Amino acid sequence: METGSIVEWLKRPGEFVRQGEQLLIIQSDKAANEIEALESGYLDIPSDSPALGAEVPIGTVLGALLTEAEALARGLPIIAPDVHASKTSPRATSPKQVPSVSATGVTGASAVAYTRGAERDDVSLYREMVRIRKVEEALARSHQQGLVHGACHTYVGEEAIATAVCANLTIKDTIWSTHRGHGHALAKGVTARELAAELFGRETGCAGGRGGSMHLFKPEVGLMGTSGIVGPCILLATGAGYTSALLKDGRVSVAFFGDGASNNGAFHEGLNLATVWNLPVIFVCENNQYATEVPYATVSKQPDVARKADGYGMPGFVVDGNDVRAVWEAARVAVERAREGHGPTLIEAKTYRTRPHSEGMRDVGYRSVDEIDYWKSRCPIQYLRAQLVAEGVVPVAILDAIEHEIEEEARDAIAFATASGWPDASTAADHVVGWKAGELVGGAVR
Ligand SMILES: Cc1ncc(C[n+]2csc(CCOP(=O)(O)OP(=O)(O)O)c2C)c(N)n1
Ligand SMILES: [Mg+2]
Repeated sequence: METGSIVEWLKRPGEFVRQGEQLLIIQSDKAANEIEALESGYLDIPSDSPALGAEVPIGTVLGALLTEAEALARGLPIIAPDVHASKTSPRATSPKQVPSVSATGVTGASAVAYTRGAERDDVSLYREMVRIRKVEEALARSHQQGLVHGACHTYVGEEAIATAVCANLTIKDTIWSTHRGHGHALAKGVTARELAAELFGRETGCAGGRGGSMHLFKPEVGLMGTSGIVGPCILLATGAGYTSALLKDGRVSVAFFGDGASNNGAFHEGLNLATVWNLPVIFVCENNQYATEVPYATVSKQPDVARKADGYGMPGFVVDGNDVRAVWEAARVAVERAREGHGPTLIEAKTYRTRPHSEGMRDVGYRSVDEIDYWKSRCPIQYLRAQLVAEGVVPVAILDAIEHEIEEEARDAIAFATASGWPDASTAADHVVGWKAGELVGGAVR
């Protein structure tokens, strides 16, 4: 019987292998043969597979190529396919090839020339956008059932922005957000369970059930707070940038805010101070074209918020907020500028919310069904999916597996929130002024 010995595995367990790629080298008595993968999948080399150098009969099964779900089930350390694709993909290598990022003003143009630092991971971006979408859709259903208390502003349609910006941040970087903050929280590291429980008012929520949809906090992962007051997050992020400048701790802070906030005084104060003091802050304006029911076009003669950056002497980028790759590239440049001490950047991501301003609110009279349908057709998730499939980078089966996995995560989050307890009434005053009420003056206060 013909045999061969295993010289070397060319891929690691858990690594995604494309059909036709070289998998391993087998030495037979005639030659060293490179063995190709017959199909795509994540490599599994079972522990009882023959060791390197072992002589095995031709036809022996040495490993398997699994779907992502199977690989996860086997506990493999998954190495996403686009980690490799990005080395060869023309889209991922040069800022010049990202035309949907445009810079305004002289300073912005020079910022685009910065060299690439981080690698973009498209599968992770896809997964995170799907996560935000499916968790929020589950929360919207829960709101209809009366399980979510208070307002619930969803981020449906805008997922690419939080996803792409947060993908460029570390856990130590901080973000500050708005009434529409579920997506920012999830993208920065709040779990679906913690988010759902918070909206349900349960003690297991990220703010102990006290904040609800609009007051999400988890400083451990850099989510410094979402707030229903339009504008101040710009100043809070600027303050965090000042702290970092004083401490020289290398952190970057990000303010996410809507087009409505760009006409609030906080916008002028924050941007002016940040640029005068050269602070490591990124201002991300999510221009979804309406502030509640007020079209941006009716409250600003300047259609591009980003162009206002020029007035403060900082770079301003207009990006397609429904193109996660374009937002990622702009964020990469902005983070790099901030980390290297070049100061703040304003990114305006043009986007659209495809659900009502807040769940249960009327959604007629100020925008047309045709307009909503147009923007639904520009869904950021479907857009990236189509790109990945067309480029042949990721098999459809992997993208489907991600969707199923996330659907399960969303279901689990709602079940967790439903089963969680309410905060104990005796804790109502805890954390109100930063420490437990009973500890104010040796316990004399209560
Ligand atoms: C200081 C302040 N003014 C007014 C409001 C009422 N309000 C709540 S949401 C909203 C619209 C905000 O629009 P935008 O900043 O574009 O964010 P979007 O809802 O579009 O994401 C307004 C005016 C508020 N919460 N705070
Ligand atoms: Mg808006």
